Amino acid sequence: MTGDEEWVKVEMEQLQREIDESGVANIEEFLRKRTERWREVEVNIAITGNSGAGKSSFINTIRELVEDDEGAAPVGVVECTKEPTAYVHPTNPNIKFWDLPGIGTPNYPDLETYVQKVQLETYHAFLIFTATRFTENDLQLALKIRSMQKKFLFVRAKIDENVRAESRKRSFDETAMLTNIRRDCLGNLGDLLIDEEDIFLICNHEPGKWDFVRLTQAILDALTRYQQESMTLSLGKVITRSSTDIFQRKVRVLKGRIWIVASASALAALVPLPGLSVLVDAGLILKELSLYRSQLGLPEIGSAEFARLHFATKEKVLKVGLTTAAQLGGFLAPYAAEAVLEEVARYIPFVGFAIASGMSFGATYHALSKLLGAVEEVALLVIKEAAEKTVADLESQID
Ligand SMILES: Nc1nc2c(ncn2[C@@H]2O[C@H](COP(=O)(O)OP(=O)(O)O)[C@@H](O)[C@H]2O)c(=O)[nH]1
Ligand SMILES: [Mg+2]
Repeated sequence: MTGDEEWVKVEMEQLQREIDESGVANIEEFLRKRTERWREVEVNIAITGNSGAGKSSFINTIRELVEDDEGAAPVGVVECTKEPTAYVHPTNPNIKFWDLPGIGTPNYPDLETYVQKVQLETYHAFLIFTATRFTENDLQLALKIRSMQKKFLFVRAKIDENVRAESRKRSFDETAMLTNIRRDCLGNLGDLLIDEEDIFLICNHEPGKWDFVRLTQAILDALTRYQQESMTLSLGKVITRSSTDIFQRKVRVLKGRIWIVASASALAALVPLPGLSVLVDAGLILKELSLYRSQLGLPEIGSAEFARLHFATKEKVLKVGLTTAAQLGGFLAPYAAEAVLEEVARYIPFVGFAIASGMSFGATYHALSKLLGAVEEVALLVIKEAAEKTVADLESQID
């Protein structure tokens, strides 16, 4: 079994318990809640380190906010006395990035005071920032965090400045330079036995370059399954487009929801789709489809970005832009119940025979799988086009 399949099993067992305990009447409510759970789980990421290291900038970039957006962290501000400050995610208030004071600042002179005042157990992952080398304080903090079985990540921002400065040299070798900086950063961390891989060299202004994506992945991997789901779906367009891995993580999370939405649809008050004999909850499917489009970064129909797409891509975006039950009926028209029976059979033991073998479970399952596949394909095309356009723009600037 793959990790994803195992997870479906865990979730289905949960569902089964729910069915046993509260009867079928409450299942629909349970499933609907489950599809919204990613918005409800709490994620607290701690960001600590000295003033000027790039913490506030990171907190903005990961949330895809720029400095003058509402809710952005003030950048370039030296705070002498400060308390932990939460910056909430613009699309999910339960995801919080905490700007923590650095150890060695007046209110937090040493680790002991720090641990007393900052409730370390509140946080799910720790990012320790430095502008130069990591210090003895950073090491002590990391050891403390490790003893709590939590994940810490060392981050060195402003790597673009080093690259720019060094690239003037005739002997410039970026890989060698990055390796040197990694080693140099390790400075006092010798006792910690950490890998060079645990140090992330980033530029807050270019999330597509250096270790920014790898850092995002490491943060996701430090979280629990539900938190990962939540955080993955909260990542914005820029970060999603800069990494096929992040894109695929989104697809995986969306795929993992299909059986839940299909079960909810099968239990809902059903109306036949125009021109079809299957009963599905069209509203629920269309809502999920809209989530696919926004998550995978399809431009809104009619937006400036949409207008710039190639004609053929536009057509494809329009094709997955269904908004009415009638359009959904058209999309599902070739649906053959027998064809998906085998695919949905594995859900029968958990969801129950009546639900999973019903036409609406199969039809919804089929519709969502098809729609997600179609949106994924178009989204990749849109990303490719955007990348080509950037290259073309750069070339025309050089000419
Ligand atoms: N070139 C470059 N400048 C950065 C980067 N990160 C932050 N800065 C700049 O460094 C200064 C301090 O950044 P800030 O985010 O306020 O650091 P903080 O004090 O740790 O919150 C600001 O002028 C930022 O614009 C980066 O990755 N590259
Ligand atoms: Mg700051």
